[in-house]
Amino acid sequence: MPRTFVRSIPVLASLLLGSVVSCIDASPVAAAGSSGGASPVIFVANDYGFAGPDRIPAGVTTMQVVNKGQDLHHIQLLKLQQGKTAQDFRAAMAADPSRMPAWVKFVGGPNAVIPGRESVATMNLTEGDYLLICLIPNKQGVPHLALGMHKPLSVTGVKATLVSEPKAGLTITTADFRFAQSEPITAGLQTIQVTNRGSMAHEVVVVKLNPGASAKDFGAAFEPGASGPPPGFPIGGIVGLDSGEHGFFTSRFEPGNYGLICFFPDPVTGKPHFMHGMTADFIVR
Ligand SMILES: [Cu+2]
Repeated sequence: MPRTFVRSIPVLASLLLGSVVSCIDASPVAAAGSSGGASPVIFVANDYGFAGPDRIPAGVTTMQVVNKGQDLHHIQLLKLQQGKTAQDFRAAMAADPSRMPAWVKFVGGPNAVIPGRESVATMNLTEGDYLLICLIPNKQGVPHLALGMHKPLSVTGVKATLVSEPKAGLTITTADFRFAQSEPITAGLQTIQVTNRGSMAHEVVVVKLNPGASAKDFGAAFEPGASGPPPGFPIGGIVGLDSGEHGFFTSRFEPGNYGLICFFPDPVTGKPHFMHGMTADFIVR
């Protein structure tokens, strides 16, 4: 069953940039590798492509995206099923760019960060063929994927040292269409498990909000006809996980107010999930 996938949100990036770059702390999550000492697999994102390894061993994998572009970027990791290849994926997207083929599985990946920053997520990857893609749209609303931002990744063999899943301090559960948090997020570097109990793919975008702003305000800045910059900026999270999947992300939290947002589109209405109420607010003390 093909899934509607129009991510028609007017331009996360162009609205955000400029207003926020100056107010960021300088505490990278970089080598924070969240999974018991294993060093992260690093991919560099630029406008518009990924650089990094073509092949990695299977198992629990911490993936880091370093944004060296001028735009926002993330890594949506897709597993290609039924023996399909990157070429099949390109052909399917050329035939219908608004639908993800039914044979791709959303298996997470580090979510959006502004230029100069990095974002970290940890997933248990089984052997197979994968694709890294960026679904964030440019100023014209074209997803970076369509601008060439896709890279095949082959997952084969096993790691020399077995790595176990990270011990997460807390869990965020996603559902249609809400977030539930097992306990409050405290200041510092945190590794958080995300489990999708919804019927469709969901993502977690973590947003550092301006004082007094809510996640809903942030989402409203991306609704059609909205004007003005959104009241905050993304600091990572995990990109789409299919129903029943789980993964982890690691972010550094300073005291302040934050939001969780899902920009994935509803298969029926095509509207992003935040327009169906998929936002949450929390305060880090
Ligand atoms: Cu969602």
